[in-house]
Amino acid sequence: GEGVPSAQKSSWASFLKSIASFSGDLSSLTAPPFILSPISLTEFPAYWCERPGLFAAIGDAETEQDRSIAVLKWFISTLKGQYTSRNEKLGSEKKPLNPVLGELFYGHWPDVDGRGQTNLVVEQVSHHPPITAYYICNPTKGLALQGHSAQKTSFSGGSIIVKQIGHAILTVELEDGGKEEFLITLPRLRIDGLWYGSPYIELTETSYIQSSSGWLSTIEYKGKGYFSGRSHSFKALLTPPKSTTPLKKYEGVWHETSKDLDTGEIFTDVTSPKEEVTVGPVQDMHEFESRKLWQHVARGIREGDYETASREKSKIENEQRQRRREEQAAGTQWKKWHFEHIPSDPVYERLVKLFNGAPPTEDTYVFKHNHEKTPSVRSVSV
Ligand code: 0T9
Repeated sequence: GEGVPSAQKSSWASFLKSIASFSGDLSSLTAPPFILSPISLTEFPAYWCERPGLFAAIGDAETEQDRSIAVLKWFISTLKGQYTSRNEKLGSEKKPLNPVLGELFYGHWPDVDGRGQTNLVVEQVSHHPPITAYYICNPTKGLALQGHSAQKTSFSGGSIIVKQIGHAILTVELEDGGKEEFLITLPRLRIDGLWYGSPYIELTETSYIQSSSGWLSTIEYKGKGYFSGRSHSFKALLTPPKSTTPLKKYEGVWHETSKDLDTGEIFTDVTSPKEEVTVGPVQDMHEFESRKLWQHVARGIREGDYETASREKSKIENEQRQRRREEQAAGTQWKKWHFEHIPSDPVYERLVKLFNGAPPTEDTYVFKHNHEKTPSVRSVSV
């Protein structure tokens, strides 16, 4: 990382103090300019599909075992994008723009070599606390990933600890008309390097991928000084239905390569370039689409014109406050465009039991299967 610019040393120090004495929603804290990212959290679900070929390959696998391996391979291969790409693109982990309620992000990855087109719909379904819902599908391969993402943060030993809230369900349509479902739980994060102003993420503890077929992947994350002594290390065990003996073991670093421990064969390799999501031109976007909504703030941040950035940000925040006031006065409520909130996810409940996971139930946001853009009526009577 590049560290703290000397003019921002004291504001970084007071920002760190406020993080340390604070727990809850970090997104609302004001941070010094050098650490601001011009990208909103609504763009992050795109990380799930930046290797669309590996996603599509799940649909081509022919057995329950092979599908579970394909899902694990795809999942591990998304981690580099999810957790290190800001360091590569922006110099360090940065504070993303805090999405507004109803913010949208649409994109796709084109069909190449018959892998099918992959589509992405993202909506910010809560502002306080921030919750992002997403739906990613590849209809050609019969694949759909539905999930939501929120965070609980705390401060410990100089690092930010992020517990991810939410889960994702991957549904695979099978040739016989049936379907297989995968519950994907999310790892914990530790944000290190704060003192030096060059934050980076390390993954910790364990996450799971439970298939409705019974196959379970258990992925254990370690940083420097563990299995391989390297940062971003993981070990994954794939266990057959009703068994406790793993059939496959993989180990490596999720930002480069990993191996099948029994055969020595390469399992994942993310050293080749990824494919960024394709997004339409900003001038054609609805006012709630992320890149249009934040365009002036983002330009300010990119060009180092922080006065413009903060003025434009205040404008957006004031508009939001005004909207909420008007809704309250009119007795209406913001209507989610693409998702419906349900208090417990039946698929989660069924799958989490298979590995005695916790909690026993979680809420979810169900995609309404309305890909059409340009939402019009936004508030409804309650
Ligand atoms: C889901 C991902 C998530 C979102 C981000 C913690 C974090 C917000 C949530 C978990 C994605 O699938 C994966 C990657 C990065 C996560 C972000 C990293 C981060 O720092 C922010 C938090 C809210 C901050 O901005 C903390 C303050 C900042 C100064 C540290 C860089």
